[in-house]
Amino acid sequence: MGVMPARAANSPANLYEHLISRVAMDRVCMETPSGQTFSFGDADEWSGRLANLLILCGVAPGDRVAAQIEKSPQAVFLYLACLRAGAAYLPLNTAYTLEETDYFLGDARPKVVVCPPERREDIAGLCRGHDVPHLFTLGREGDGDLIEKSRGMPASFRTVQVSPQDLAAILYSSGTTGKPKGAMLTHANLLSNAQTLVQAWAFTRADVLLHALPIFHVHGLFVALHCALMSGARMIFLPRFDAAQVCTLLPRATVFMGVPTYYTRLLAIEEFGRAKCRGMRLFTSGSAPLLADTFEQFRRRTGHTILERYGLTETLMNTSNPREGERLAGSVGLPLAGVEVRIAGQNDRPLAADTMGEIQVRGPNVFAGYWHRPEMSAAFFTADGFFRTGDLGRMDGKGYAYIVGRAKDLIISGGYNVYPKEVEDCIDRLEGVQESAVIGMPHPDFGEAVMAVVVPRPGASIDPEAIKLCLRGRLANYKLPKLVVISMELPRNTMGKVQKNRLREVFLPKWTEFVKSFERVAILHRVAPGFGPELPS
Ligand code: MLC
Repeated sequence: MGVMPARAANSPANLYEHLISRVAMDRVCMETPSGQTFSFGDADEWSGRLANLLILCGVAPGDRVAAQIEKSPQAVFLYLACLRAGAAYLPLNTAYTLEETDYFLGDARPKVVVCPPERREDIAGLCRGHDVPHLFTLGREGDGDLIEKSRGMPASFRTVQVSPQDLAAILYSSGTTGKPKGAMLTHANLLSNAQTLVQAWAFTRADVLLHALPIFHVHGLFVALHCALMSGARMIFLPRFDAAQVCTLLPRATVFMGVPTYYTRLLAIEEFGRAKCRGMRLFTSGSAPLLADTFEQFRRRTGHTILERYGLTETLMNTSNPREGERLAGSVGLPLAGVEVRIAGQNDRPLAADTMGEIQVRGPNVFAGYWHRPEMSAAFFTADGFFRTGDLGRMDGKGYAYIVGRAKDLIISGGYNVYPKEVEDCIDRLEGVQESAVIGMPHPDFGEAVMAVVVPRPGASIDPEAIKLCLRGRLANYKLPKLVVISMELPRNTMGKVQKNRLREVFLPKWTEFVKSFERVAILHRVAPGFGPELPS
């Protein structure tokens, strides 16, 4: 791989200056499926107006601006405005319930919150509770008072000078214990990773990125958006992933990025194949393991080899299969330029090739710690400055990395992380519940999906459907168990720890029956019987 691009001495530290000001302002940067286009000049002017509005609200460098909004070009302008104003952008998944959102606002104490118009009343209540002084609305069509109020603001804005270590964004990431923590990402983190990816994946202004990912997580917001903006490429900006729409628009694109679910859904479309991909030069996959089956099928159907890469909220991207050179199924590739990746054993000692251990990462991409949790942050770093990912992996003799197991118990469903402990805590608080165990089960559409095994209190009777209903208002929809089963006890080892592997074995037949009843899953299996886990017929 190439060398890490260094920041020239006089190069501005504010990421914004690297994303927008590099190309002719009349070039199109985003187009929507309805044919609306926005140029780089539009992005500059709208982010200028919004930055002026933020300053009017008293936003000072380092202040948080929380955005729980649907994907739209205007949402991108808001993100850019935060960079320009020196604020920390805090994106929140729109699937979060009020209870979850309340926690994030209480923890991050933003100065400004932006939410969809239809959620205004509810979010206003939370803002009052946390003394958030400013609340605006932004809808999926660019409607709402945020754009209305910024319309009258000057379009020109002098982008705030920052130092490379200044905060650019906070993204919350859960852990196996405790509440979600805000990962602090600096301008230098985002800039170095964007430059590295543009180079590694050879982005140029001739590219057209079909952008289908949500923009409240690292994958859609940083990996996809930054590569396109920084290289002056055009984006076809979809509000959400819709396999049929992606299939229709692919012939106009050159690059596509997705989670594995996007690829399995595309493969389930009969007319998806070489003709649709004729102009494409790169498909990348991340956020969840890409099954070798999907990798092979995709290659057979399209002639393209999906490039898998590995990253985390805390570190952005760490490894990538090569653009030129062998892309290996099941491997997340080689360390990116400037990023050190090692497999460590006891006492953080590096292990030999092909030995399994913890994946640890050091480099300019690694975050600055968790928001107002310095002691906890320190515990995640080794004495020599490597970040402990908690993921288990190995590296072969050529330096290709393989993820063998994710951080303890983590379930990755359709590219979203679900921590069993969070779901278990929620179930255990319900009436009549003695205890519960939440496990990830193989799922042909989402890769893995959530299942809960619930033990009732003596004498209590529990309805699994009632449990699902109770959880709905409390947990984001992708965390909800797809199946709840009742059991009189949980298998435990001699130490008293619940044996989740045993639970997976015991309930596999029941789960398989359940999964087969889904129409979408049935379609996936009919069209491509090799998908994902074997479903007994
Ligand atoms: C939606 N549903 C899910 C789900 N997404 N269930 C489990 N897992 C998911 N990921 C459920 C909803 O609760 C709902 O259930 C039903 O599916 C339909 O909802 P939907 O919103 O219409 O679903 P759909 O649009 O089909 O969304 C599925 C998806 C989406 C795969 C397209 O989840 C997605 O875009 N995922 C990408 C995630 C992502 O960007 N991750 C990046 C993280 S960054 P019900 O019961 O209400 O009907 C990261 C770092 C890195 O990890 O390295 O990249």
